[in-house]
Amino acid sequence: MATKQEIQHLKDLAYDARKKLCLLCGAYEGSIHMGGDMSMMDALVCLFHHTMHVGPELVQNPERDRFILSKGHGAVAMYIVMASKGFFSYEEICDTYGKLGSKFGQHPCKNRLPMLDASTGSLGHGLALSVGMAAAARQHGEKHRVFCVMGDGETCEGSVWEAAIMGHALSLGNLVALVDRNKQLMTSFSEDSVKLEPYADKWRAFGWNVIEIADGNDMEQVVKALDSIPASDTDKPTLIVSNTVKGKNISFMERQIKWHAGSMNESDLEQALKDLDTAYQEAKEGK
Ligand SMILES: Cc1ncc(C[n+]2csc(CCOP(=O)(O)OP(=O)(O)O)c2C)c(N)n1
Repeated sequence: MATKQEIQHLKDLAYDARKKLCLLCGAYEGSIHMGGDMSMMDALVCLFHHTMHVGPELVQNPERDRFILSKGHGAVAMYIVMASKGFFSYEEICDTYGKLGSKFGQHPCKNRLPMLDASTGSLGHGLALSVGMAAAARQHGEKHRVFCVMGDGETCEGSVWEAAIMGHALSLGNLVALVDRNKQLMTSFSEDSVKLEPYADKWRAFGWNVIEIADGNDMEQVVKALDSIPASDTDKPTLIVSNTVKGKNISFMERQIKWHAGSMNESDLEQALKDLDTAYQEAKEGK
């Protein structure tokens, strides 16, 4: 079980990662997928710094966990969290992000960053890749887990449900998928368009062990949920529904369709940094 200090440390890391994301967005000429980066940040921090057996020193170790960011448009959030884990430096990301030939593209590329487990960005493929990796691990008698993070909009893709069927059919208890359920797609709210509810029940019906996080932007809840994932040698894949807010912590981004992706001017950045400080203080004071 995580101690209070460990949870506070994860909160500090999430605050720092959000701040770095805003600074990068403020400096970058193009647009960044801020909404979905902000919503999944707490889960990413918990995965990389608490739950998964990963790290720069383990890249070549076959026993390390595998990670696939299936919602590849959230690459910057992942790069920043990986930098905080020591895979590379934040400055290195900022120097070249999104430029031609950069290791840090707008979507993750395994050819450029060999420590990644997959190149992603075309939505709907990460879970199938994860099923394959988890099945291979089972065949080789390996004990590591395979983690996959998807967007809720992404799960409108039929390929996700084909993979869900196979994850269950192959009894892949070593497979853990987390859906960033921010209830927004690219240009609409999910329940106004494709109606994903009853969301958790759909996964249960597909034979998955489902864990719901009421507030996926509350680190205590995230840690508790991820700590309750069954052992990897069990026989049901796990799906975590993390209910989050798109654009979390930034007043002018939260639940705003136009902030699926965007760029920030100087005054946006100033406001964003103020909002982050306020949210951090409030969380510390338990508000
Ligand atoms: C196959 C495919 N179709 C369309 C897109 C364009 N696209 C990028 S993000 C996005 C919306 C994804 O929504 P969701 O999965 O909920 O992500 P989030 O809201 O968390 O950013 C779309 C349609 C894509 N990347 N891949």
